[in-house]
This record gives sequence, structure tokens and C-alpha cells, in this order.
Amino acid sequence: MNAPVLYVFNISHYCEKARWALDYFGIEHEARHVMPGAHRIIAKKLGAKRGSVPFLQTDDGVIAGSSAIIDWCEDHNAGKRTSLSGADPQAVRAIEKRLDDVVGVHVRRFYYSDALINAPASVRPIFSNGLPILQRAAVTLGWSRIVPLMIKGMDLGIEQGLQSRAVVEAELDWLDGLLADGRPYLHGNQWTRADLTAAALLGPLAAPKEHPITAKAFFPSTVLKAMKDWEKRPTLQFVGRMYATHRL
Ligand SMILES: N[C@@H](CCC(=O)N[C@@H](CS)C(=O)NCC(=O)O)C(=O)O
Repeated sequence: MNAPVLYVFNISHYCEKARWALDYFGIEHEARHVMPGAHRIIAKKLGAKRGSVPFLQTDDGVIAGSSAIIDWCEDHNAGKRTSLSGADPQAVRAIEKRLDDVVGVHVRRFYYSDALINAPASVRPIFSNGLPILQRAAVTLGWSRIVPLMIKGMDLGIEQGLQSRAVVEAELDWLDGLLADGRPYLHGNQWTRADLTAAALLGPLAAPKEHPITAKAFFPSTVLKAMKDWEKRPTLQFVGRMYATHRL
């Protein structure tokens, strides 16, 4: 088998989820950083159904989306690691789906609604780290054109940032509720894909030292304030614990 290639944006928390799954399953792979814009062209060329990163180029074809990548890892479990499906795969997947559809989207919109509007220059290095030299130059030169596209594409703004903060807070209430009985994981007593997803998608709000990107990332003031307000919440403590014990 040729080593699969994982196409990523350096900063993306969905990419961190896929990267973590590949690492967990002991699947050797190349993480290939792409610049925004180029990702769609590559995805189309490879025949991906969706243009978003992450997507994984494999001998079996292209696997698009972090959840499908975890499925693929389960089928190619090189390290013979314990499955991440859990004792009740349907319930575990339902938690993962809600995290993907709500938490992931609103953590990102909350972050960018401040960072890309008030301090776009601070975001650029996080995007360009790891890019091949020509793409890095293209991001530097084209950044002033990329930023408005991202603002429009993700519907960013002051009001939108506040809305997304409120959505994230409501989702933290839900997750804190799950953890309230003292369970070690979100579902059952076993580490599952729901836990990996929660940790990866909320990782930017906890910035644990084991996180490959956020440990060195730029945080705008509204996000720093939320991190401070929420740091004692069981879910954010849980994210820190997941990184400390499972992101090896
Ligand atoms: N549900 C998808 C979400 C992926 C996603 O939203 N990726 C973003 C980066 S965080 C992206 O590629 N945005 C640009 C685009 O969609 O073209 C997954 O889990 O992989």
C-alpha cells in the first residue's frame, strides 16, 4: 500500500481530527499542506465528492471528510489499535455528527469573526506554515484577496461572532451535561471517535500543549476572553485530558 496523502489546512480543526485518527491507528501518511483555493482544484482532480479539506488520497480512491477518514482508518487499522466505534456505535456517531455539524462550524466562525476581521495579518502565518514555497508566496501576495473570500464564505462579522459564541456555549452546556455523572468519556467507559472529535474541534478553545498547531497559534481578544471564562468547564478540562492522554 502506498502511504496515503492527507490534504490539510494547517489551522483547520477538522484536519486535526483526521490527522489524529491516522496517528491513533498507526497509519503512516504524508500530511500535505495546501493553500485555500488550491484545495478545491486538487480535490476535483482527485475526484473527491466534496472540495473541503481534509481529504485523503489512498489506493482505494479519495476519501473526503474527517468522519469518512475515520471509517477508512478503521478498515486499515495497521497498528491493530482498539476500534473507536465504542460499545454503541450509533450513539457514538450521533454525538460525533452533532459535534461536526454544530461545534466545529461555530468554533471556527467565532474564532475567525474576530481574527480575520480585526487582525487578518496574524492569521496568515498559521495558514502558510508548512506550505510549499510557491504556495507560501501566493498566500502572502494574495492574502488581501483571500481574506474577503473567507469572510463571505463563512459569513463572518461582529454579530455573527456573538451568535457563534452563544451556540458554542449552548453546546458546552450539552457536553457538560453528558460529563456531569463523572463518566470518563462522552459515551460509555471507552475512548471513541466522539471523544476524539470533541477534543479536536474544541482544541482551539483549550490550546493544550500537545496540540500540534494551537499551542503556537494567535488568539484574538474575544476568543482569549472566552477561553478564560470557560477554562474550568468540565468539557474544556476534558479536552485537555484527551490531548494529554490520547494525543501521543
Ligand atoms: N464536515 C467536514 C468539514 C470540513 C470543513 O469545513 N473544512 C474547511 C476547513 S476547516 C474547508 O475546507 N473550507 C473550505 C472549503 O470548504 O472549500 C469534515 O468533517 O471534514
